[in-house]
Amino acid sequence: MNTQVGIIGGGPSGLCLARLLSLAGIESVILERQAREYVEARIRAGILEQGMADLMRKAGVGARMDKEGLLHDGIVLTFDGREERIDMAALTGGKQVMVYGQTELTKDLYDAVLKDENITVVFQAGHVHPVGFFEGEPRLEYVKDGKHQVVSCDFIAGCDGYHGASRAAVPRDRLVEYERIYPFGWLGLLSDTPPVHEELIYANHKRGFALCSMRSHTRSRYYIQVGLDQKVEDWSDERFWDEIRRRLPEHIAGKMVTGPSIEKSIAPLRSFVTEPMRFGKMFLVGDAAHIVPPTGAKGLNLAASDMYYLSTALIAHYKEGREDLLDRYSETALRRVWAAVRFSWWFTSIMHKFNEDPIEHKIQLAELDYLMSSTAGKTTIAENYVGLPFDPTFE
Ligand code: RFL
Ligand code: PHB
Repeated sequence: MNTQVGIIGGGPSGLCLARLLSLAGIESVILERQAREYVEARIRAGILEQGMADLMRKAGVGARMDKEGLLHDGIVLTFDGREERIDMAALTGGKQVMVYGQTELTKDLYDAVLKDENITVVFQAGHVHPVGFFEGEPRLEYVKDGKHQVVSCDFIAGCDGYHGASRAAVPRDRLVEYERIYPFGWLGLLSDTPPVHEELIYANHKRGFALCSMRSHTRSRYYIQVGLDQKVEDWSDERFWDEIRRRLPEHIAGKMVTGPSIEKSIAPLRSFVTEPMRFGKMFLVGDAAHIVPPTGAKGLNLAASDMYYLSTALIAHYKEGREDLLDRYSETALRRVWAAVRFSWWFTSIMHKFNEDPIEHKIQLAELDYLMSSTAGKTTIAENYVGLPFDPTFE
């Protein structure tokens, strides 16, 4: 098989990139390790910045998102028995975020991609291996139904997440990896119960962090910080509900509607960046190149700027014969990546319990008290939460 852009991974990054390219007449082949149903069922992101929502619209898949997504103007922080709202829209000149689950977004993307004549998707592609990208002859080797296959292409986009094959195929001496693993994880629970509040609540508590999020007016997503030794089986629904209520101010906990879980899982927290994000004719996009702890809701939103920059650069290459944007991809993408890595790390560090030392909690409370007393303090949270802009010179 021959194509213009060979894409490894049919998650949100690979699918949205393929659509953006297709609308400019560029063909691609997506190799996805799993079946469609598996990819669509993964419960992950819930919050889209305006940049990601705009990209979905640009990719021609924004209609259901605009109909069913919930626009939020603010978030609530609770700490020390206090409840403080950050009016993000007022502090950022009207910017909002959209509540729309990654499961729904992925369904919308697959509906469009599978009808798109410029895009071929191979599901259950095994042993995917990118080769020849440093030598100017990029190819994707893989196994399908027991048969060895090859896709020859002009470029490879590695959109295959943290555990993917693209980054793994780069010799260790050609990249640098920066990593921090946090000493806790998030236990998440999804339930068909109305959210406890109309906006998200991020709670700092001496028992540990908690987050009240949602997918719709009737479906809630809650998280609590748990130790790395914890197992999902140790957490009955009842134990989860008891624990999250203890971490919230009483008047909020008292309103919480509980019910059976639809899904429960534990995610570890990690900050991770690969430099560079280009290796000859192969480009890394999204989680394949970087991971942030979910506290700032930034993971998918960072993939969005990568997709935007890479699609813009590839379109300039095919339409105008330009190489300059491809040459600037890695540096430009990484600048926004590091900004989000910094915010996610910082927001994680002021909201979570890191150890039993009481001075740590007191210092967090002093920092939160200061931030809430200062317009500059609230604005720094608001600006980062709604998302830093894409580089306007990248065109
Ligand atoms: P994905 O979603 O991991 O997709 C990669 C795809 O590649 C496939 N694949 C392979 N295919 C072929 N060959 C191989 N060798 C392959 N290896 C892997 C996989 O099957 C998969 O289909 O990466 P992508 O597309 O870059 O998307 C990134 C996002 O999924 C991720 O950043 C977000 O989910 C992170 N995230 C959040 N991001 C936000 O912007 N806002 C949020 O509110 C938010 N909340 C979250 C999150 C992530 C979480 N977890 C579980 C990590 C909440 C949680 C709990
Ligand atoms: C979610 O709804 O899954 C979610 C929301 C906000 C975050 C992380 C996850 O910061």
